Amino acid sequence: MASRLAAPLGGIAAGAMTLGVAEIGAVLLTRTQGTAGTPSPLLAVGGAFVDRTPSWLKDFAIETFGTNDKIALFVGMGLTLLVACAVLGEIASRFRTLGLILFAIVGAIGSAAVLTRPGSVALDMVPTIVGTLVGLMVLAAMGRASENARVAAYDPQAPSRRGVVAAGAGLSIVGGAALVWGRMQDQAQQAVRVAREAIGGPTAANPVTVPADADLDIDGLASFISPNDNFYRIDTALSVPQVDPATWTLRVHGMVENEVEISFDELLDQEMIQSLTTLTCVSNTVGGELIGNAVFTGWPIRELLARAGVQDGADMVLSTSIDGWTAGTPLEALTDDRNSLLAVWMNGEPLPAQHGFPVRMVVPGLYGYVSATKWVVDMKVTTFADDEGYWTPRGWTALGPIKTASRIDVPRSGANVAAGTTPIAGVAWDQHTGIDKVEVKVDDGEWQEADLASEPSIDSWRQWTLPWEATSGDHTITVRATNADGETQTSETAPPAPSGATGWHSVNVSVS
Ligand SMILES: Nc1nc2c(c(=O)[nH]1)N[C@H]1C(S)=C(S)[C@@H](COP(=O)(O)O)O[C@H]1N2
Ligand SMILES: [Mo]
Repeated sequence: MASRLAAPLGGIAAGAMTLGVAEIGAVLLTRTQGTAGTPSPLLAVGGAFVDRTPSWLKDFAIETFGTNDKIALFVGMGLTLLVACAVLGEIASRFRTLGLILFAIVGAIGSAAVLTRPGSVALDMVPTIVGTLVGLMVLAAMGRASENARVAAYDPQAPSRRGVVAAGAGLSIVGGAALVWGRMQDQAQQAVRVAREAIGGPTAANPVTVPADADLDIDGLASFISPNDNFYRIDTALSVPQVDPATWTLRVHGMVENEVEISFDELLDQEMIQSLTTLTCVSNTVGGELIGNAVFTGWPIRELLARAGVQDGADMVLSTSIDGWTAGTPLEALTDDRNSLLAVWMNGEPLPAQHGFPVRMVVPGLYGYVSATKWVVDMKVTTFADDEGYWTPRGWTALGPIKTASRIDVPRSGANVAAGTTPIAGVAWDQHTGIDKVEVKVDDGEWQEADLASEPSIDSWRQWTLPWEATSGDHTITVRATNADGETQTSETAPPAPSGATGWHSVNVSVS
């Protein structure tokens, strides 16, 4: 009995491991890359099949299974796969190479199906390819083991038949469990996708419109508004939390008169406002790109805190995200007149999952690590003496005001520039203070004042440009900004840790 089971079970184990590995890979890929494609081979083959179903079969399926037609499809696919894998296992036990080749072909068909799905790119095939390689290894190993088991009667070192069957069953179960886990994760992603679409666009009491003259529209210069899909992303989450707004709540407790807990629907019932805010990461190096500008829409945090009633003596709010990450924000920044938000929308659409859907904090003027909690679910009103945020015991300062900074985007460092008039351009920022002056120096020349684009909000960065008469040779261009308080950014260089990098950004270019 065991000997007859071993071969088909080897094929089933190989198939289960292939799909299990592929589904886990697909979840990781979707969460880290946010791809639009369908990296799951099961979904891709199912989708490709549905797209090619002749109408008579479609009609038959709907007549017979009604709204369960999708379940019927997956059950049908499951049974087909089970039989196909068992047959491949049988073939592999007799003709090893042929079995492996056929298995690889099935894997290749799965990969091809992935590639043909809408929005898919080559990278989406990786989980299926890796899964197929794992499956081939399992198939080969199971084949070898059952072959060895045949001589077990004469060789005490060889595995027993029962052992081989147990290994096959074990691998099938592990692969199957991984497959189910992956599908469940995908359901969570799907729920978030549907919920995001249902929310629709924002309405705000003070709609922010970005004036055209805020964006100089120079080739190579960062656009004034950073599009959501290439907005920098920094967090400690290995996989992006998928938070269903239907179950989301935010609790305010600690040094408050009355604890408050609000649901997502209650949050949406509040009067929303908009803020044009540039988020910056403390880890941004001089000239770096861990910075992005967006119009956020949400409810002012000061109103939520007023509802709870903050007790005397509190000076910090410790916010916690659904995955346990924390930020310690000075109470002042959340209660003064700046627009610190519980943001729901980013650039007119619900927050992307990786930027904190359904709700995140956005606080103008502070680095993200002390303020910009994504997937926020809890706020504890407390003191800096009693509590600390995630990064503070890890060597970063408890307070994280953003430092005045400026960056040259055009020309790029190392660029070859044609001699003649050419723009130097970039961005400068000092959130919640504003930028009043940007100066540029070529080599050891005089500081020249750049032209500033308009500044629709002191909470956002500001673009600048300077026409340059480029002469042939190698040149170094340096920039420095002065904020609205008249303070010029320091030339002293400091690394990001513990409180943010300083120093003037310069680029080297050659002109010919
Ligand atoms: N839940 C959670 N929120 C977080 C973080 C995190 O690790 N986890 N990182 C913070 C840091 S360090 C920064 S710079 C900003 C970045 O926000 P973004 O990824 O939307 O650009 O998010 C902040 N919010
Ligand atoms: Mo950050």
